[in-house]
Amino acid sequence: METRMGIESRPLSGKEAATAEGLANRSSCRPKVLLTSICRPIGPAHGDGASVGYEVLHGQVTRAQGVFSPRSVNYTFALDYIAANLDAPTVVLQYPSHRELVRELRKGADYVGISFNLVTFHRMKEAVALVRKHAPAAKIVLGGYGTVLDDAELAPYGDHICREEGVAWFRALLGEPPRPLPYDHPLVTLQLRVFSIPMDRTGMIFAGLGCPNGCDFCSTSHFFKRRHIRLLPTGDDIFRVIERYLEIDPRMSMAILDEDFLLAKDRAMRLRELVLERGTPLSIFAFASVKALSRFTPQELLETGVDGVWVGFEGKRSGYAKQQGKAVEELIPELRSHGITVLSSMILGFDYQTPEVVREELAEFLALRPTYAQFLIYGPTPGTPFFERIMKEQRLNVNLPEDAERYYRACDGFSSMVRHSSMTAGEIEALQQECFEADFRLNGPSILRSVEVWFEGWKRYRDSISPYMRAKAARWADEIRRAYPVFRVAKRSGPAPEAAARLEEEVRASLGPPSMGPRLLSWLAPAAAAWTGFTLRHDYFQHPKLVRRSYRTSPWALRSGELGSLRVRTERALRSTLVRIEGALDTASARRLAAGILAHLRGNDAEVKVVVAEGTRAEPKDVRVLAQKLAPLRHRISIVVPSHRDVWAILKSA
Ligand code: B12
Ligand code: SF4
Repeated sequence: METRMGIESRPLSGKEAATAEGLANRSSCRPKVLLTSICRPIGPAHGDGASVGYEVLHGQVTRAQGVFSPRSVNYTFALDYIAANLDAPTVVLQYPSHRELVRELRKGADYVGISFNLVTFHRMKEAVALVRKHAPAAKIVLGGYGTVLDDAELAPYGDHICREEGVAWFRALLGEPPRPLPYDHPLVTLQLRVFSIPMDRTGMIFAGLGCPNGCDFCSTSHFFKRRHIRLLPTGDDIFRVIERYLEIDPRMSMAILDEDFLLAKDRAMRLRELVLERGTPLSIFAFASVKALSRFTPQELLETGVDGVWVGFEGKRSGYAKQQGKAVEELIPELRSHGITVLSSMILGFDYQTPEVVREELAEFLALRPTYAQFLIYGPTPGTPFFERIMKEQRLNVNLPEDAERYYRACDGFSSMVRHSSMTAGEIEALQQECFEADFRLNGPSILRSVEVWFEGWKRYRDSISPYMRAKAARWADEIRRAYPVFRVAKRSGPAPEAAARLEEEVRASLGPPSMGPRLLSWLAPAAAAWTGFTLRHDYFQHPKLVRRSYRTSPWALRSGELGSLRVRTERALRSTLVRIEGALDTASARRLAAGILAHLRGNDAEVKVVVAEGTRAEPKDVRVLAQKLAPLRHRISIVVPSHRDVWAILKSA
């Protein structure tokens, strides 16, 4: 089979090929796979770096914003993504405790895959020790961006190391045939909380890996050798995933994981066509560079569904090619004035920077009022040109390899690891803290900055001639109204109460007073914020519970074989899974087949095509059973019946 993107599966090493062949031959017993993240608890209180945790905003962006920091646990998405695309029965554990991991290991697994980052190298080692002790026969597979380390460093911990796109790689390891792109897309939603109150859910869209821009510090770009892998090759593929999320919740927000999403302009423009055709106003957050953003008008972005972007400000003299296009000083305010929220990141520690230069750049950066601001220290990650340069110039603060583990723990963007000509490590780290604090003090809570930006969008587009933009304005109005409770807390305990009061007044004057729901929440909000502050101070409820998902582990899983006198052959096609049946259907096989198809479709965006071979026999009552069982997901199942439709017409017309 050929993939549309032409991702070839890597030729396996001799040892791996032998294992794969052995497993393929054991057709009756498929290998059991367990995929796990590192174990909880993690965080500074547990010996990790200061920013290390489960959340991108709270850990790395709104970290100085206290109770105003929006909260949302992020997972090791790669695990579910890979699990959804293997044939082998697979269990995924997200943030298990040691005990929970051991319990799962005792159930037996042939392969245990662990995903880790450099900064959680020591956590990977802990998990490996548990696997060796409690499932000694299991082969350990290491994956994730921690595998930028070389074999000499990683070989003691893993039997196999994946340093590429994981689905094709893992399938090859298990001896499973290659799968075409787009792969099945698992539906993964994240819950956002403000003052501990559940707000929107975000559906994650895995659209691509890697980035061709090749910034010298960027781990992902160099990990994939500056190639961009389109996991969702076309705008149509992305749109299909969006529709699946909208089926779950028509108001669902979405985030696209793809490093410079808008660089693939053909894909984005096709997505725009489809979004406009559908007419439902969307709210998508995406990563983008100045270069790519400069090729779209703000309205085009909104019409693609994108109303939030993460774009690098980096440094005034950083000189990265991705900064070509509109001046960032124009771009950020322009986006904001159209209702597009901007998360922007600034880097500290460039060679040209002194404390004065950093403070000047900070002042200019904050004047752009990014909705969210991130400040990271220029850090050399193995595998990047910046790392090579620092090693050549012998400017690393630590002694490799003696201090290797201390160094990995510090690869978090919050530790200064390079000798700088005019700033000490301590100075750079203190400046970083100063930046986060100044951002909050001067620009206020990010959640209110979002309201301010949505309000700009509403004002600009409420009377637009475009029906899509008018619908989008109505969505913004709705979101603004739901944010009324934030004003109350911001006026009481925010860093800029007058600005919060002014914004509330303007909003009320334009959109009217809050309705019953937000008014009630406004009364509760100060107590909810106080509770949030208490949990933060005392580290209560700061760790997620285990999320365990199993894929194809039930005996009902859809697979080729015989169900009584019915022969079933399943085969992955480009868009859907083909299920070909022949022989004779009876009540038992009808139930069993339906259960398999439904299990296959649950929790993802796959489709199934059932092809009933010529001459397949069945009683009307059994076809009816099959039709009834499939009814709930019938819109994702297409059916081809024999040319003499006879009894099978029941299934087709159901
Ligand atoms: C989501 C995310 C997070 C989440 C979840 C982290 C987690 N536990 O996995 C949160 C917000 C918690 C987070 C935190 C941090 N993160 Co982070 N994060 C990301 C991000 C944006 C997306 C990763 C993702 O899910 N992609 C979607 C999936 C489908 O793709 P993928 O992960 O690449 O997986 C594919 C392959 O890599 C491979 N694969 C991955 N894992 C495995 C495992 C196995 C067994 C196999 C076979 C294959 C395989 O197969 C997958 C399918 O092809 C990346 C940047 C990026 N765009 O990739 C940074 C990134 C992974 N994070 C990074 C960093 C530095 C951090 C922090 C240290 C930041 C900080 N200052 O605190 C912390 C560490 C805390 C932690 N818990 O790990 C770095 C890692 C650099 C490195 N070499 O180690 C990255 C690459 C960002 C960057 N450009 O520097 N992060
Ligand atoms: S544009 Fe972003 S993702 Fe791409 S190489 Fe630069 S930092 Fe990495």
